[in-house]
Amino acid sequence: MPKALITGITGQDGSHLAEFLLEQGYEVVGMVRRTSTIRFDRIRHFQDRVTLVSGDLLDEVSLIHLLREHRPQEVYNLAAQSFVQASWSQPVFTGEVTALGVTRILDAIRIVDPEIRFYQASSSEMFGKVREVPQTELTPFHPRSPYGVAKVYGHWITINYRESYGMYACSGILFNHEGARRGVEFVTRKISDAVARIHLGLQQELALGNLDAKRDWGWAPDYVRAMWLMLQQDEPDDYVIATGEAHSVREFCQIAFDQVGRDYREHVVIDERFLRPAEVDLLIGDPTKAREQLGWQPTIGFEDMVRRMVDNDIRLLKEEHDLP
Ligand code: NAP
Ligand code: G4F
Repeated sequence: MPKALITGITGQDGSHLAEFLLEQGYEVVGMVRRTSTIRFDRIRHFQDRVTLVSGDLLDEVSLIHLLREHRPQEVYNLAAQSFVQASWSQPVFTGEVTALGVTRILDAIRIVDPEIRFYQASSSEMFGKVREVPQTELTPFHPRSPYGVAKVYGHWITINYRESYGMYACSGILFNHEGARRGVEFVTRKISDAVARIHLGLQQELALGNLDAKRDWGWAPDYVRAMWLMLQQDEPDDYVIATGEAHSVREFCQIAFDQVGRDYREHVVIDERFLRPAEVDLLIGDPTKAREQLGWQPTIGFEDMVRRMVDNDIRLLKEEHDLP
């Protein structure tokens, strides 16, 4: 039975990837960091089928110990300070986890077992102020946030360890991907959760920042499949994973409110606190390489995704508030 280690298993992608790998017959080890309150909401339903181990990307010894003890063949590094807005208020912390954390885990792999196959969660945020449309694996980077800068470091150190030490290390440049397990601080889930609350009479207004920003939004379960495919190839490489379509935050609002028969203009207000010091206006990826070499393609379209997210949040809130 193949064994995989996932850092960030308690996050959106980590929880989907763990389920996917279990379905493929893997033994899954998930690294969790110590917190005073345990939040395993996303993994509770399969927690008894994975091994959870303590470790932190800030602590190299913890990484070496858990690799020595569990000896995985594949490592998926999904842990990060992943919220772009927070990276301006915590730039050094973001760099420690999201940038240097990648070197720590690569070094731990090199020390314990350099044959381990490694996946790094790179991001379309690296393209930032985009140099071309759509963005490919060869588009130059111009990150616009401390988070984006940290991800560029993580991307290049992964390539550097591949070239320096011959490691099987891949970087997936994933565009935004969403779903029922997305954190509520990210704009898509913030909107779907608010629409559900407004529909159920639990909230009146939704405060947002830039409605004109455009993103290439995909469905998270599709994207974890791409991570696994990257580690099953003969040679390690880097791939853009995207839908190839961009939509604005405003379009997301229109569809989400339409799902409950409302007009977003009657509920959305602009709040400057949600504007960013430097914005990424447009991201749109070209997934041709992933389609041709990995056989990967998305299964869920934008409108379907928005409507599913709203329906899911209505269901969750009804359960939470005991509503009919
Ligand atoms: P997420 O929901 O925010 O999950 C982040 C995970 O990292 C959580 O499990 C978190 O643990 C863990 N973590 C944070 N700091 C850590 C540390 N110092 N040591 C160990 N674990 C730590 O993020 P996601 O949306 O699943 O994204 C997964 C990865 O893909 C991230 O690297 C993100 O930057 C990248 N990415 C995401 C997208 C996207 O659209 N979702 C697109 C491109 C790239 P706690 O639960 O304890 O907080
Ligand atoms: O949902 P967001 O916070 O995601 P963002 O910044 O694109 O980052 C996500 O995707 C990246 C991939 O490109 C990942 F690497 C990263 O880890 C994360 O998963 O914001 C999306 C857009 C931005 O342009 C933002 O300015 O929505 C705009 N927005 C407008 N109002 C808002 C809001 N974003 C948030 N979070 N909250 C708002 O009220």
